[in-house]
Amino acid sequence: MAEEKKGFFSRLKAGLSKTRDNIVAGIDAVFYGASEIDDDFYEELEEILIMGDIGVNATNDIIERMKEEVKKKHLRHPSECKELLVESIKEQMRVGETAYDFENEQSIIFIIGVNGVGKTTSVGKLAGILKRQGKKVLIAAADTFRAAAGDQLAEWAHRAGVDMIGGADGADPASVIYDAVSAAKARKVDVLICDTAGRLHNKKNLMEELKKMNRIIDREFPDAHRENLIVLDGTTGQNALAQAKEFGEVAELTGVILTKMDGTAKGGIAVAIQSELNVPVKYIGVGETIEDLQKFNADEFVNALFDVETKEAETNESAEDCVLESNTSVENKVQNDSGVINEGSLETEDSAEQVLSENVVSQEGSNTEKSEEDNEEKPKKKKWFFWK
Ligand SMILES: Nc1nc2c(ncn2[C@@H]2O[C@H](COP(=O)(O)OP(=O)(O)O)[C@@H](O)[C@H]2O)c(=O)[nH]1
Ligand SMILES: [Mg+2]
Repeated sequence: MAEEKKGFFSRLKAGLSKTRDNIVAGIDAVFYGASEIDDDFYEELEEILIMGDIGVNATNDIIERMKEEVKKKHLRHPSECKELLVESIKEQMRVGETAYDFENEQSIIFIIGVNGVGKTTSVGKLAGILKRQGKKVLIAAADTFRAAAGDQLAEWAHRAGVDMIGGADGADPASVIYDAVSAAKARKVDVLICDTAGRLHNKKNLMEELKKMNRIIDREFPDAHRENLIVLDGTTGQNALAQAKEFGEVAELTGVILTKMDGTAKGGIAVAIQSELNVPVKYIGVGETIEDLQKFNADEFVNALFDVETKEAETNESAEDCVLESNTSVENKVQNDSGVINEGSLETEDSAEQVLSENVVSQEGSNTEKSEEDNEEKPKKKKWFFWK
């Protein structure tokens, strides 16, 4: 167990190493280089945070809070402020208790965002995570706009060992959603994840398309728990924030998947998003393979970002969810589970149905292994969903 946790934490650190260097190198110089807590100190700190993509507004908030705390606690030396900073960012970034409720309800997850940010990849990774939890997962290829988008998703369906409903290139995405929702209901699927097109250059169309899909779900499956996760590429900095704002005008965002955090992303963007939009970062992508999606853990993320040592014992339990036993076990799963690719037509659904019922045995098997936490009676919270 300790090994697994250690593995997870080192992975996160390794994934964030480039990111971390972008903030931490400069910030330690401010905390340990300055001799007094004065205007110069605050100015340097401000500059570093803004350069680290935390953004002007979030940085101002952070500095204001820090000034108050410094006064209250009568701090004298800049080095004493690092812990203040780390703690205040952690507090701000903590994901609410209900953030992952969709895992325990019948849910429909929309994955939205502009082209190239990692939507399709994230659908595949998320399907993999949920499948490994023993859930019955279906994915919908509602990006019919980009040629071969369906093939790309089909490949992910195969890797994750889940079924997919798709449509021909150029088909009406709403019809794919209709087919997918009907199949999800008929097959008692736990989670339906919908990949969508990322055309932001035609905002009106995109808005209409998303609204239409929403109407279909409202009509066909009103009881489903709804999630709208926006995928943002962490390496695009403040652009990511602008995209989230734009999509936020179209849809009620319930969370962020921040991708490419293994690259040159400045992790501060996660702080900026949370602070400015009040939308929690729920997952981070740290690579291109199926295991490279992790639940966002504020404490670990901020520790990794500022290179704060974490005692292994303190690592959050939720982190375990995302740790694979080993790479081999995933490969085995992929080989054993035949991900049947459906073209959205009724004839092919039957064969998928068969494969699904064959899968039931193994899925029930893994259900019994669910943690005690899952068995605990949790008050069900209905998340009301509004599409603007
Ligand atoms: N390094 C890295 N690459 C990623 C990550 N997520 C996605 N990608 C890559 O980003 C590219 C675009 O991803 P895709 O899922 O097709 O984006 P979409 O257009 O939004 O569906 C692909 O080459 C992915 O492999 C990540 O977390 N880290
Ligand atoms: Mg895509």
